[in-house]
Amino acid sequence: MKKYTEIQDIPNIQDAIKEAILLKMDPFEYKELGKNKTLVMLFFNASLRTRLSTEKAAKNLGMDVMSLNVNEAWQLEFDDGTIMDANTSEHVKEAAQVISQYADVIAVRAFPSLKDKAKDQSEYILKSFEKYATVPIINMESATAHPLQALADAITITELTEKKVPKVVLSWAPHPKALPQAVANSFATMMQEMDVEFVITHPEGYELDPEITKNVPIVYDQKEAMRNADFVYVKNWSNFKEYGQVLNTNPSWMMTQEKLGNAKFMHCLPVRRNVVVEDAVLDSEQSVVIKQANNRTFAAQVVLKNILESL
Ligand code: SN0
Repeated sequence: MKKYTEIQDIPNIQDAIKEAILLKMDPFEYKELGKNKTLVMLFFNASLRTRLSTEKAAKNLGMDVMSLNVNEAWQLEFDDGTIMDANTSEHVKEAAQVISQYADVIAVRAFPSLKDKAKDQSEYILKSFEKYATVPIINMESATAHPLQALADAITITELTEKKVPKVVLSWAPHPKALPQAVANSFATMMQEMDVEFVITHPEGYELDPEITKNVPIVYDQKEAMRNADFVYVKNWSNFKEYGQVLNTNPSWMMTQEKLGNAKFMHCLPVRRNVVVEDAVLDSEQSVVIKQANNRTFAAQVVLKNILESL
């Protein structure tokens, strides 16, 4: 693999899932592979799981890791030909090339503004690093995608399913803040690559990008959508059409024990208790959120392993 900025970079998802499950059984098997190789992780936004699990994955492979909270560095310019006489001190052209002198792989987290749709959809931050860096790039959640999370979720479903073709539901939930569509986008993309029956439920008007959801059935009645579900992935996203707006905070969309039935509850975390999901669900055996978080390490590790093997 030459990069991992989108799910489509994985040549064979089933093979990647199998490989991740093997890595989980023997995490230090490839301890020599990353020797004298450095991962630089760049954070434009907050992180808990992504930062620690990606660092752990790199260290399991014997890599060195350096992290930079970019907001504590020079403010970067991304536009071409700008007269830089205002707030930006350094152009991404230099920054990405400079970081490439210290790194064998660069991982980037850059959330969307949720204000300028065209700019967010252009993925200009991630794409600038792809363009100007001279080493492979990993997406640690960009404006429109979170492919490491989706891979961890695919591993989790594969490990836990008791059926050959489980029913998986992506259910929107209310949230006080405007959140990105990234996690939902990547989960929806991944489920279309898996042998699952996949349904999306959300309030009318909360459609994700139709280029991502394609022919996935959208059922506006949450209860109806969740009938006989094996896995229910709950996630808020802000409105895609009325871009970045919070148009619905209806608490009836919160996931409850009663609605969940016998399904397993999934969420990428962090999660707002008793807004997105009630305590009873998160504290029950049906919640697999900690298993998902554990699988973040092996998702990152399989990606790093395949990138290291291509260097
Ligand atoms: C991010 C999101 O994309 O939804 C990261 C998820 C991995 N989530 C948040 O920003 C939650 C913030 C909050 O205050 O609840």
